[in-house]
Amino acid sequence: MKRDAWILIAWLCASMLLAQHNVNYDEEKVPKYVLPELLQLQNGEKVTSVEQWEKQRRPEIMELFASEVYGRTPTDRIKVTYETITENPNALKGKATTRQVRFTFSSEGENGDKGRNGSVSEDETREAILLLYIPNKRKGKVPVFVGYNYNGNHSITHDIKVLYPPTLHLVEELGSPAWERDNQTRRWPLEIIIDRGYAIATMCYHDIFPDNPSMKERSVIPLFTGYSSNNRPTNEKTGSGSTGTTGQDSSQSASDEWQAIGAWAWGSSRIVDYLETQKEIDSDKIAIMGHSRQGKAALWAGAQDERFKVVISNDSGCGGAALFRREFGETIEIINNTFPHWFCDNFQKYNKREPSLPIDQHQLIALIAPRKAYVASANEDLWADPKGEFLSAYHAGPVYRLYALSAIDSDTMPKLHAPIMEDIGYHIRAGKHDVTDYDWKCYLDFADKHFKK
Ligand code: GTR
Repeated sequence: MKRDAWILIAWLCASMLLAQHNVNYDEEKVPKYVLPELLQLQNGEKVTSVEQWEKQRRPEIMELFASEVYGRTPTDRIKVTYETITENPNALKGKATTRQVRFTFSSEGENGDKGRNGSVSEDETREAILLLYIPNKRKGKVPVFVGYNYNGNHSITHDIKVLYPPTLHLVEELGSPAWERDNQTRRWPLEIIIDRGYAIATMCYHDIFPDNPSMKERSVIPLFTGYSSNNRPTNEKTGSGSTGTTGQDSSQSASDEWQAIGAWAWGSSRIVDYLETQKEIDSDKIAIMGHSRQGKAALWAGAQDERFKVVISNDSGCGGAALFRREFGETIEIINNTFPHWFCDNFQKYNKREPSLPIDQHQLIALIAPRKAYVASANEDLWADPKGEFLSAYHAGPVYRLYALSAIDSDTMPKLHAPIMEDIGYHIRAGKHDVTDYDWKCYLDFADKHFKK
């Protein structure tokens, strides 16, 4: 193994050990907290109509998540091309058609204008491979679940024609378990999903941002205008300029520059762009499902992109569905130290200062309204704070009610395996941090209900 990789592993282990040391798992020790108001403008005025929510309060909250937590998603569009590499009409014993599609992202602007440095070099492209499963038994267009996989498309299937991700070598030593075919099939019950009439669009998340603090340069982020450039203005909001912790060379990144979670969210919207071109897919029925760090990215994608009609967070924990202010399990300080490449630099300001954060995660879920949101927990996954995940789904309710939609009625957690399926859904199942067939069954039921299948 390369020396750098060992150093990184040692550093990750050390920071996780240090982190585990002070973790609170005692409900009695949860600090008393007051959640930031959902339906009150920054000027103190109450929000009483959908119009006020959409025109005033929602943009205020969006702005805070972008500037303080996940970083700003660039508004410029880069060029993306798609190439179908394989098509197999006989996948899953004839139940599905699969397509593998190469996405090429280029720093060239959408209309062919020059990239971030004023010149386009061959290096400034990134590749990702989408794996699409479409049920063969269908009447008309089908709904679809979009979701990243962790170890590569090859990891979710036995099919030897499914390719390895172009980026896996950047984060996983050759020969490590991630390279084994079908090592994550258990998390992707393809036949169950296909039998229920849904398509699946999945991609390895490393293709968008290889998940390692040193890999920002190899992510899609440098393809955008303004990346780490000195002519980018310092942050007007904080007036602090940049912290430079994730910058390169002498240039520094702005403290609200997007990082990995922002990039993953952006990438899932590019999957939607592609799906909208596919005749078999019903682009009014697109669900996104993300587990853990991808649950965080799914919620942020769902908040930003209204084409996601159902947004599902599976065990997403800190920085996902869990309320920061409970400081139960993983905290802001721990996550920032362990994964310095996930959130924007401004988020570091809230290490050990949860009460000073101007937002909390119930507001992230509220940004999804009136589209449908579902949060799931596992009872042994205390690191992700199941109660905090439940409570943020509960506290998002007032915005759903503003739309005359249904929400979670009680702040008492439901029993195990007793899913709530209102316009906001929630379940807690027995077991560990994972994605199980039970979780998928609930997501399919929730999607059926809202897609009126
Ligand atoms: C953990 C991290 C969590 C969660 C998880 C995962 O190590 O602390 O926030 O994201 O990884 O993605 O599996």
